[in-house]
Amino acid sequence: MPTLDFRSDTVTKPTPTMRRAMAEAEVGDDVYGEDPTVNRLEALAAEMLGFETGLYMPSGTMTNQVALMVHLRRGQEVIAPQGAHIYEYEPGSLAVLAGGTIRLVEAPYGAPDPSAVRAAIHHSIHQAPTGLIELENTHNSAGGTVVGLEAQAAIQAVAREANLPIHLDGARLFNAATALGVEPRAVAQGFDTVSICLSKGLGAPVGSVLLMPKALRAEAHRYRKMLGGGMRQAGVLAAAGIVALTEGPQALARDHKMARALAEGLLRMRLEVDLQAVQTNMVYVGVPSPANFTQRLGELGVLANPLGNRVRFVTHRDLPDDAVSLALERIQQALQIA
Ligand code: TLP
Repeated sequence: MPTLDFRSDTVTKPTPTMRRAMAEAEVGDDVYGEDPTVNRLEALAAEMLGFETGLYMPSGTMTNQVALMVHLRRGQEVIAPQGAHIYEYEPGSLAVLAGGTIRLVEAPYGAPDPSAVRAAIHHSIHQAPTGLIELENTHNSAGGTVVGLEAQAAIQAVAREANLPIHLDGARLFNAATALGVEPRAVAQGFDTVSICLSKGLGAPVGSVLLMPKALRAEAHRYRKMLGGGMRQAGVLAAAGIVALTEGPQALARDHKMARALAEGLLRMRLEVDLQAVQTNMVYVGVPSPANFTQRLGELGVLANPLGNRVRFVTHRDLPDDAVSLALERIQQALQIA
């Protein structure tokens, strides 16, 4: 019985093409900017997303945190959508690293109302000054939901009006672009900085890129070094990242179809799923006891993550074509044991 791993799209293994590219990668010391493969990856990412420059880092957490460090001064506040990864899953990093605080605004399906963002901006001496606005696309905890381009543009206009920078956590930006049927650069447009992950649906074993204007690069580079993210001959990893960027996006439509099929099957079992939130490669299911449920399911060979009062299933390229039908059978079994 093959185990079906729906815990995250981070669990994918490098493809044979990636392994070959890694083995053959030309390398140098990236802390000196001398790794030709890292340089090629950064240039490719910048070109694809319409930015002047990119900086390769080990993780999405680090690209987000370096962006926060670049934009915020100590004691400043970032306005972010409810459930933002930088708040929920980057464990206190904002407070420790950038010395910042956060104000979450209500964000149905990941998209805050621009007027709520405007209202959350602080002007008073008695409050932490707002230093940054942040969005997440797709929005993980809202369901892997897509923030539309118009909604993004309206919030970017609020940021501009208030003279504030705006950062996008685009860990799954390519999923958003696929769902919207637009080029990735359209999703990245209008932000001061964007972080993208190569190691989620795109399939690389490691790595994220922070996209930014050239003027911010020296500072971001210094913070990356400060955090221990100077990886020396990182070209062996970046080579897989180049394959992820060039070949990964095409595979995402399949992931989205699988998630939809899974959600529909779960609904047929009368489980609690908000189909409107199933827009990309995630399905969140409400069950009475998520930890017990995922444990029983694990024993039947289906792995999923309990997150709060829900269970999250994520589809990805390493799941076989019959993964959804097999998973639905095993979920039915797990419910019967309950
Ligand atoms: N998210 C992980 C967990 O931390 C929840 C996952 O399995 O989804 N931004 C977003 C929107 C993310 O979902 C993640 C990873 C990150 C940033 C951080 O990326 P890494 O794990 O590379 O630090």
